[in-house]
Amino acid sequence: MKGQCYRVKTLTEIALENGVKPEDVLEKSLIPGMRIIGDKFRDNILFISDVLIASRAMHAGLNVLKPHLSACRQVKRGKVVIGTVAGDLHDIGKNLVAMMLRGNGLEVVDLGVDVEPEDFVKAVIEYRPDILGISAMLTTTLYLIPETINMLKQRNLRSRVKVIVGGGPVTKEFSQKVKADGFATDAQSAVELVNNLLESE
Ligand code: B1M
Repeated sequence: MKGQCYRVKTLTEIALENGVKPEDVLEKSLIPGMRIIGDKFRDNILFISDVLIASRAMHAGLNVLKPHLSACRQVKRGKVVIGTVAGDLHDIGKNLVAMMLRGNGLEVVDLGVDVEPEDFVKAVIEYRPDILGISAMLTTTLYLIPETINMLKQRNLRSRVKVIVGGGPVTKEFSQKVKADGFATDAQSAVELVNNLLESE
C-alpha cells in the first residue's frame, strides 16, 4: 500500500482554508478513516505495515489540526499527566486526548508510550498533577492500570491525584472495578470528564 501522508496533510489544510471546523475534520474524516483501517486489520484484510502507513497519514492530518485544536483557551486551569501503559505503543488516541485537553486550557505533561507503573508514579511525584490519565489499547496490558493505581496507593499518593482511564478495551465497568476516578470513550468526553473532576475539587 502506498501512503497517503502528503494527501491527508494537503486535504486537511484545504479543509481548514475553506472554513471547515477542525473538530469536524477530526470527527468526520480522520477518525472514521482510521476506524475503517482498524476493521480491515481485524478482518485480516490489511497488515501491520498498512496500519503503520495509515497511522503516519493520520498523524500528518493531526499535526495540521494541532494548533487549531489547541489554540482555543490560554488560561491554564489544571495540570494533567498522561501516558500509554507499558508494552503498548498505541499513541494516536492518547495524543488526541492530550491535544484536546491543551486546547481547553489545561497544562499537559505527556509521558509518551510504554510507560511503566513506576514511571507514572514518579511523574505524579515530580509534576504534582491534578489528574493522571492512563491510556491502554491492548487487552494484554490492561492489568497495568490497576497495578499503577495500587502503586499510587502503596506510596500514599492516591488521594493526591485523580486517575482517569481510557482506550479501546477500557469500559466503565473496568474503570469502576479498578477504582479509577473516571473513564472516557473519546477525547471530547475526556475533556468534559477532566473539567468535571476539576470543578468538584
Ligand atoms: Co494495533 N491493535 N496493534 N496498531 N491498532 C488495535 C488496538 C486492535 C484493536 C486491532 C484489531 O485487532 N482490531 C488490536 C488490539 C486487540 C486487543 O488487544 N484486544 C491491536 C493489536 C493486536 C496490535 C498488535 C499486537 C499487532 C501485532 O503486532 N500483532 C501491535 C501491538 C504493538 C504494541 O503496542 N506493543 C499493534 C500495533 C499497531 C501499530 C503500531 C501498527 C499502530 C499504532 C500506531 C500508533 O498508535 N502510533 C496500530 C493501530 C493504528 C491500531 C488501530 C488500527 C487503530 C488505533 C487508533 O489509533 N485508533 C487499532 C484498531 C482499532 O482501534 N479499531 C489497533 C484511532 C484513535 C483516534 O482511537 O486509539 O481508540 P483510539 O483512541 C480514542 C479512545 O480510545 C479514547 O479517546 C481516543 C480519541 O477519541 N482514549 C482515551 C484513548 N486513550 C484515552 C485515555 C483517556 C481517555 C480516553 O484518559 C486517560
